[in-house]
Amino acid sequence: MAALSYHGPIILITHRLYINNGSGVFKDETNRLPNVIGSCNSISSADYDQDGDLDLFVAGRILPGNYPNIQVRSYLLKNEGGKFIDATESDAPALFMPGLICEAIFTDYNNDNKPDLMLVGEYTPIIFMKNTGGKFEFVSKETKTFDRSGWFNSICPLDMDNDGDMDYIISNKGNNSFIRASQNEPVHVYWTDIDGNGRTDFFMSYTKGGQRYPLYSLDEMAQVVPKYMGKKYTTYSSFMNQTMEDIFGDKLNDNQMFANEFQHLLLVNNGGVFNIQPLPFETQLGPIYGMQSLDVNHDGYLDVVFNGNNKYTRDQHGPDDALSGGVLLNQGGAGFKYLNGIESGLHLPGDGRGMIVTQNGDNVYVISTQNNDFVKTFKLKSNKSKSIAVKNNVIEAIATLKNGAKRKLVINQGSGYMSSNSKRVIVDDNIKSLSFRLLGKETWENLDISF
Ligand SMILES: [Ca+2]
Ligand SMILES: [Ca+2]
Ligand SMILES: [Ca+2]
Ligand SMILES: [Ca+2]
Repeated sequence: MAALSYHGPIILITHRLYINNGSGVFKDETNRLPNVIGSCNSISSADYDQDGDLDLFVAGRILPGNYPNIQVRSYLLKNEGGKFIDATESDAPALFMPGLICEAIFTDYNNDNKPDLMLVGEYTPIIFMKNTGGKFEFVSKETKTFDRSGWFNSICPLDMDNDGDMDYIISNKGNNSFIRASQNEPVHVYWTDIDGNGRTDFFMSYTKGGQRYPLYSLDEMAQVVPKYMGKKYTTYSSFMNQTMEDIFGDKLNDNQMFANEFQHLLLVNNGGVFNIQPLPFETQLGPIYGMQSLDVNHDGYLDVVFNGNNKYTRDQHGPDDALSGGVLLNQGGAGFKYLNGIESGLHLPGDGRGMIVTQNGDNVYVISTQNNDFVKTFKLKSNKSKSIAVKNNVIEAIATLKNGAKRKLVINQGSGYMSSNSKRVIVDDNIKSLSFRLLGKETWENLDISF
């Protein structure tokens, strides 16, 4: 799947499908897929056309060797009797090349029992695609999530206020680095072949006083396009205070994107329209990647465990490594309080990436991967939770709490930053019963929980 720095032959980034024969043996059945080519972070499944089988969405991340060119294919793959066909152009034309997507999930944000799609990425708004009965319609303006464009990494779906609709946390770059962005002073990225040598050149700018200035020094830019910059700027003082327009004229106008929001965000669902709030200030000290929901203190509200940091920034900009993982403690459905890695025990000072929550016997574990470092496993100190395996054909779940509130649950179908929980729900004694909806069925099945 992932091949972010890949420059080789296309056959090696062609997707494959392996079918499990039920005893843990896999068979290559790629012939069930159309030609799906690309470097991807995220694949998720749902029965979007409601014909009783699971379909797929494959989100395109980058065009290898051509960052940040957005000519990157994403694929909506419709299951037709066990064979997948490329239904992107017919059912979701807006998702043919939706941008540099870091995570995409199927999620029913408007509670009409039809799975919608939600996408986040680099220099993209928070994209909601409403399922209108087997077709997808771009509705980010209606959901009020269109005007924030970030370097978004991942989505954590959770019903944080126990009102039966899904809310979301979106992780981002954070607000503690050399590069800053806001609504008034966005960061831009550009790509074009300035010097006509057949290779994509890319540039970035920041905004100050309404003007765009290059983010990189003359030396750095002269390395990318030596002839162009060398002819135009023979001294450092001639480069001083030059705007992007001074340097490039209109050469970069066609291929550009912007980011105006680097904060991690909470999206509270109000009938399919979102109220957007930043996460607490301390969480904005670095980028966040892996996130999972779990009621760590058993107060009947879902909390969030997460990791983050990125040491692989440009030397001149310094590493983004001020976060040490931690917990977002739900304040009775009204927001979150940050417990850092030391306070919470979930201490992850490295470069956190994937994260899952799982269970073994009576214990709940959080497992975090780290870039170029060990996988870390943490045990939840209390053993008041138990996890319930759900059947493969369960597609939606609602928990009824002892106080009568109804919480919508995530039945995992590919959510998580480059990682995925197994198909289980973790419950504790705040929960009285669970209702499940099965693939191809309109009705719900109930399951009482006993402790
Ligand atoms: Ca289907
Ligand atoms: Ca829906
Ligand atoms: Ca909710
Ligand atoms: Ca809690």
